[in-house]
Amino acid sequence: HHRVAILSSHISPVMASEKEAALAATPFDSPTIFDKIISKEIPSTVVYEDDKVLAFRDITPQGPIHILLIPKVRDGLTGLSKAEERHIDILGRLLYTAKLVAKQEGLDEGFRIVINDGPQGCQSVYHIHVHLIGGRQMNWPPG
Ligand code: TR5
Repeated sequence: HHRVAILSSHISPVMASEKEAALAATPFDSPTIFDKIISKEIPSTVVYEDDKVLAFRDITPQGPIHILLIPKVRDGLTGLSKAEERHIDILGRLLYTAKLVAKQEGLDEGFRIVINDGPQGCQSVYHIHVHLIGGRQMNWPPG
């Protein structure tokens, strides 16, 4: 924000808001590793796929079962905090698919769904993803 304030003093209000938008969009609305997983450029263990959603095993599993569910098209949805009304369908689809995959993985005793958001939420990949974790007893509160 500090940089924006300095730049704003040298450019028109219209340019200032464009600059703010550009700064706000970087680096978090840039391609991520998940784009290469979607394109199959980088291999992953896919457990479910349709035209909108891809689900694959997390490379650093936090339980016997740890699957990530992502939208194939990010459409600005870098994280849940960036959700707009146009994302309601895909958000519902991600959760519903998580339920289908939980069933497919035999998680009949329960499971944990997590969406990390932002620095305090420990988000590391800025392409929204639902964690499906199971196969062991979960604890509460989470770390
Ligand atoms: O920390 P957040 O919530 O953003 O979750 C990102 C998740 O992506 C972590 O659980 C990572 O272990 C997972 N991850 C990161 C990479 C990766 C992956 N899962 C599968 N395959 C992956 N590849 C090939 N590369 C990664 N950098």
